[in-house]
Amino acid sequence: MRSILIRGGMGWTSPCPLLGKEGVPARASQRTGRLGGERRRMVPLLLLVTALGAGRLPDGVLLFWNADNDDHNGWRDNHWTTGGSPLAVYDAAEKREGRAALRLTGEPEHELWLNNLTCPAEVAETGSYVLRFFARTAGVKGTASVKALAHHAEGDRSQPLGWAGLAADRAELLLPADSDWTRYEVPIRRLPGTTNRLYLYLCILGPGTVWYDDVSIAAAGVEVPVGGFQTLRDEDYAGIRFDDANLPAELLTNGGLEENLNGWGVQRHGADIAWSADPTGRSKGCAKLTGVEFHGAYLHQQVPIDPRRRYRLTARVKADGLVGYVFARVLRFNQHGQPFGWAGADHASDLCAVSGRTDGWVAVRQEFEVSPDTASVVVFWNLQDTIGTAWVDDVSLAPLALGKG
Ligand SMILES: [Ca+2]
Ligand SMILES: [Ca+2]
Repeated sequence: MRSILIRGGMGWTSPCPLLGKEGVPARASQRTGRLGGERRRMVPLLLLVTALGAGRLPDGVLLFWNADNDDHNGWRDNHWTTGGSPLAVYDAAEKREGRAALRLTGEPEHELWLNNLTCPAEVAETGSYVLRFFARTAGVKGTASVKALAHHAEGDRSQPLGWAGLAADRAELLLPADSDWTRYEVPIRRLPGTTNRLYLYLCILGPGTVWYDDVSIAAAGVEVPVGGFQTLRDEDYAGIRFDDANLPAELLTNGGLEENLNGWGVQRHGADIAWSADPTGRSKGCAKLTGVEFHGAYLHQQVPIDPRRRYRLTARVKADGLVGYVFARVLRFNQHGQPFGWAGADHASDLCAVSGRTDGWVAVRQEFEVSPDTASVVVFWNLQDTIGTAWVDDVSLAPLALGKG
């Protein structure tokens, strides 16, 4: 189990050269650490992140959180600015649906809550909405409750207006002290005037334990399937389509780096990337990345993809005593050309990483998948806050047959 904070929707915990000056390289040793300091400057970018999993939310669902242990959820606990509370965790053993539930463990005279800080429900003042969630409680001596804070947002500003009226027009929906998993379906009866945003608070005050799962806000009359998602149709996917019978073996241009850096973009932020003759004579050329502390260099190429498939990224890498490591990342872009998060297994998603010194070229390989709304990806080779020299060659991005992997 991990702290919510680490997994708390931070799709952007690393510098992205396409996103401008936010990209202060994080030290390699910090990459898996808690969030803090300069990383918090990434937070506005999180507003771009949407929680599309392997499915499609029904129209009219304004907020859905499966409380599974994945990225891009946008929720924070009330200690997030100082690293997150260890008492707010994903619990894979006790859950109502999916991979996990949120577990909050209360302490005497302390309030612990989670809210959807970077994924508010965008509502209309005159609309009718229903709050749904599953909850289980055990030994609650104080108060386990759910509240919804109304905001008026305009431009960059968001002003709290007060608590929305939930069932029986109360500001707070109280949960029993001990209960098995229960589905709550609560009309949001009253929104303060000019409300256009709702933030939910999943709370515990005092000793006890509460689990939450499958939390949603939807327009009245819209059913939310358990697990949140409907089966995807082909038209729900962005991007292009490949035919299994005629799959391209390679999506990248000049992945072998035989023709200088043609086809590749280069960004040098204090570190260096240049085309180089292959130091082993195995092929004609490759990319040479020379890193220094606190700086980065990025070799990148963007390609349209078919998001229904898995992809295999491969390369050859040679490293000359790297302090830190060279690795690839895959940044997803939507159909509007906006970046919205890294592809991969976790929030950092360093692919094909190589550290230290290699004995000549080593082959690296990793598979990944993307969300359905991904129209294109940028493959980055990164050397950031790393000292030493790395060579990269034979970079390949190949789509896999549907259903493979
Ligand atoms: Ca769940
Ligand atoms: Ca080559």
